[in-house]
Amino acid sequence: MVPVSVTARVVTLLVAFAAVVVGAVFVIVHYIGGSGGTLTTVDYSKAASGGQVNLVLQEDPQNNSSTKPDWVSYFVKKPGGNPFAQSSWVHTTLFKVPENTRVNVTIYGYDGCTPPRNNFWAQAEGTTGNVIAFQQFNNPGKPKGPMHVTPTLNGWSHCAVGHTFAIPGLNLFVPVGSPDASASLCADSPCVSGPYTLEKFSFRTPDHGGTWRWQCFVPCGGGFLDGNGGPMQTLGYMAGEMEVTA
Ligand SMILES: [Cu+2]
Repeated sequence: MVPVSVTARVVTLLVAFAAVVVGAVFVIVHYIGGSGGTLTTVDYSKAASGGQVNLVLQEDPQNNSSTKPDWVSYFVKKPGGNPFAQSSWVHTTLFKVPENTRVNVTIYGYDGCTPPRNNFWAQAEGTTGNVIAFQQFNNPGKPKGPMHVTPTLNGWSHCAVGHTFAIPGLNLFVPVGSPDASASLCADSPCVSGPYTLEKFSFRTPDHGGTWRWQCFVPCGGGFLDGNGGPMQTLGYMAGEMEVTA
C-alpha cells in the first residue's frame, strides 16, 4: 500500500471542510435567510406633514417576482402614487417613517381569506381608538357596502380575514380584510383591479429612531409546514421592517 502523503491528507481535509462550509452557507441563505435579493425601502419620512403620514400597502394572492411568483405578498405604495396604477407599487415590505408621528395606514386587501388560527386575533390592538375601518369593493370605485368602524374583524364566521399587519414591538396587531371568497381574485400583481377590502387604521411611531419588525400572523405560506414557511418568514413577502427616523 502506498502511504498517503501529508500534503494529500491536508488537501483532502481542506476540501472536506470547504464542502461543509458551502453546505452550511447554503442552508442558512436558502432556508433561514431572507429573499436573497436587495429590497427597496420606500421612504415616507419626507411625506409627513403636521405630525402625520399616510402609509399605503396592499396584500395579494401572488406577486411579480421572477423567483417566487406564487407566494402571497405585501406591496408598499410610493408616497403620492395612484393606488390604481401598477407603477405606483414596490414589491417590498421595508418602509421608513418619522418618529413621534401618527401613521394613517391604508391597506388594499386583494388576497382571499385564511382564518386566523385563534379568533383572539380578530381583535384590533394598539390602533388609535382600538378600532379599524373597512369597506368591501367589487372593483375600484364600486363599493359593496358601507364603511364599518369596528374593534374586531371576525375571520371565523365570515371569510373576512386574509392576513394580519402586526408590529409586536409596538403592541400593534390588526386583522386585514379579504374580499368575498366567491369573487374571482386579482391575478396580476401588483393588483389595481378586482375585488378588495379597503382597510384603514392609525398608530403612533415611537419617540426615537430604530427598526421595528412587522409581519403577518395568519399562517398563509401555502405548501409549507403548517403554513409558516416561505412567504411568512421572508422579508419582502409577509415579513417586513419599519425604519423610524429620528
Ligand atoms: Cu399572511
